[in-house]
Amino acid sequence: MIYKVYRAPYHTVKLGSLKIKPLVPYPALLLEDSIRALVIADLHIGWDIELSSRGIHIPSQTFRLKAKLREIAGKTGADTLFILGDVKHTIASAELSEWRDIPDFFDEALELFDRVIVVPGNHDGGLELLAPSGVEIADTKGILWSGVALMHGHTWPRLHLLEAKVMLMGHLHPTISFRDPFGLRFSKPVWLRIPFDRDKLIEVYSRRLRRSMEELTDLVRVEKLIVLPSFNDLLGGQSVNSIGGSDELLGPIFRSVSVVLDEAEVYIVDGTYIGKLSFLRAF
Ligand SMILES: [Mn+2]
Repeated sequence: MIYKVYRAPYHTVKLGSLKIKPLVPYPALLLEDSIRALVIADLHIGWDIELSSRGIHIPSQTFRLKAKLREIAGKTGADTLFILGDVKHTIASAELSEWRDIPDFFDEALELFDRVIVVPGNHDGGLELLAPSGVEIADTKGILWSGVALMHGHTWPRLHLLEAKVMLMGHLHPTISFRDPFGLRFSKPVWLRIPFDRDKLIEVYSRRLRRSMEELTDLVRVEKLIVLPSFNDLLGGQSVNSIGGSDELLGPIFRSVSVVLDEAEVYIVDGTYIGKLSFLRAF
C-alpha cells in the first residue's frame, strides 16, 4: 500500500481573507490577516515542580518554552500572541517557582509581541497575580477574533462564539499512541480537526439556555473544531486513538458528543497527515 503524505499548506483553513495555518513543525498556529496572530495552548509552567515533589528532578523548562516562542516569533513576524489557557500548572494556587517562571515567560512574550492575550484555562486560577500588567486576560468562556472562536475548552463557550465557523481549543493535549508487534509503545502529540455535529450542539444549547431550537439554528454557524497540541512537549496528554468514544475525552464539547470524533483528521506536529481517527483506532 502506498501512503500519501500531505504537508502544509494542505491543512491551511481559509475563512474569507483569514488564513488559519498550523506552523509546521511547531505546536503553534498562525492566524494570518491584516494582523498576524500566533496561537499556542497548554504551557503548564510549573509542571517540573510537581515532578520534583515526586522525587524526579529536572531543571526548569521555562527557558525552552521561551526559546521556542522566540524562534517562532522571529519566523512569522506575528504581532499578537494568544495563549489558549493553562499557562500555569498548579490549579488553585501558585508554587514558589511559578512566581519566578511565569512572569519571566510573560516578560519574554511582551518583548516579542505587541499584544499578549490569555484565554484562561482550568489551571489558571490566580494567574492575574502572576501576569505583568501588559498581559491581557480575556473571558474564560472564550473570545471571538477575526471570525474565529478562541477558548481553552474546559467550559462551554459563550453562545456568540458559535457564530464563528472555526473554533480553536487546547485542554486535551491530544496524542496518538501505537504499540508495535514487539510491544513497544510510542506516543506523539497531534493536531485534531473535527467536524461539529451542529444539530447536537444546537440541542445542547437549547437545553442549557432554555432557548428554542429555531432561534439557535439561525445563530450557530460553527463547522470545525481545531484542537491544538500542547506547546510544552514534555507533557503527557490524552491518547485519542485508544478511547471508546468522544465522551471519554476532556471538556463539555467532547463529553456531550457535540463533535463527530470518527471524522477527526489527525496531523502529527511535524505536518504529516496520518488519517481519520476512525481508521487510527483500529491500531
Ligand atoms: Mn492543559
